[in-house]
Amino acid sequence: MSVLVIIPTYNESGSLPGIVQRLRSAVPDAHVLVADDNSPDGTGALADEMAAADDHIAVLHRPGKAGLGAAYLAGFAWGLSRGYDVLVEMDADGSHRPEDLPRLLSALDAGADVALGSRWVPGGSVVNWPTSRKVLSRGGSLYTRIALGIPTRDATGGFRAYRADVLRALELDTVTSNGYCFQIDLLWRALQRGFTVVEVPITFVEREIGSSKMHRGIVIEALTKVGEWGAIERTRQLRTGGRRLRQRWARA
Ligand SMILES: Nc1nc2c(ncn2[C@@H]2O[C@H](COP(=O)(O)OP(=O)(O)O)[C@@H](O)[C@H]2O)c(=O)[nH]1
Ligand SMILES: [Mg+2]
Repeated sequence: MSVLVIIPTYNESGSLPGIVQRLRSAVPDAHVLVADDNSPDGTGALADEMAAADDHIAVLHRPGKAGLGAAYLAGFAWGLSRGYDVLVEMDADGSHRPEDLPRLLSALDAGADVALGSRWVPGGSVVNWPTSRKVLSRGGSLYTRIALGIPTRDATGGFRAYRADVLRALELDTVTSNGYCFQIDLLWRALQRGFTVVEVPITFVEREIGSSKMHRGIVIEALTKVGEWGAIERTRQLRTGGRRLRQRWARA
């Protein structure tokens, strides 16, 4: 199983070297792609230095800050065109522990199509988050579960492993969501297509270096789009339910 770990970066020069080093020792066979949006702090040049010293590391330079989703889509295209079997999403800021990655990969080995690092299943946890962020994350996942009618506890988590075939089936060229919504979007697409999504407990550690790129627009994007997808899904269910009822009446 060839594995590519995609790490999107925007101003992560303080965190990137350490996290990549940990990743390289936790899963030595995995290849790493840093997808940098021309970070003003020089993360891209730093990643180039790391790539020059290690043939398992590559860098995708993008022209400017275009959001997490866009960086992942470019990273997926890069990895799929090179034939990797598994593509992994992982943050650069240390929140996702590389030491948890072997358990995500084991879940794929055991038959999952998507392994979701989950903070909100038994065994999962968050370290150093204020109550406000915990409430936002849990609330966002609860809202998503109810709106879409899905069982997933952590719909917005960004530490994930996808089988390449799954990504090929998700019609990624039609994905426009960008922040947390990007994570929900891919999960929802995978579930709708009948793929097996397994939640693997992880410990999420809030960053100690650099700053979060989360902002209110990201939350609003997620609330709006998930609400729309939920409405479409309910309408579809009502339509097929109605059709079934009519068929039953016609037979009776
Ligand atoms: N390439 C790229 N990476 C981004 C962008 N926004 C966030 N990231 C990266 O995505 C990861 C998660 O972002 P972060 O700000 O830590 O979000 P938080 O954990 O929700 O607070 C980090 O590795 C960021 O550097 C972006 O616009 N472009
Ligand atoms: Mg973070």
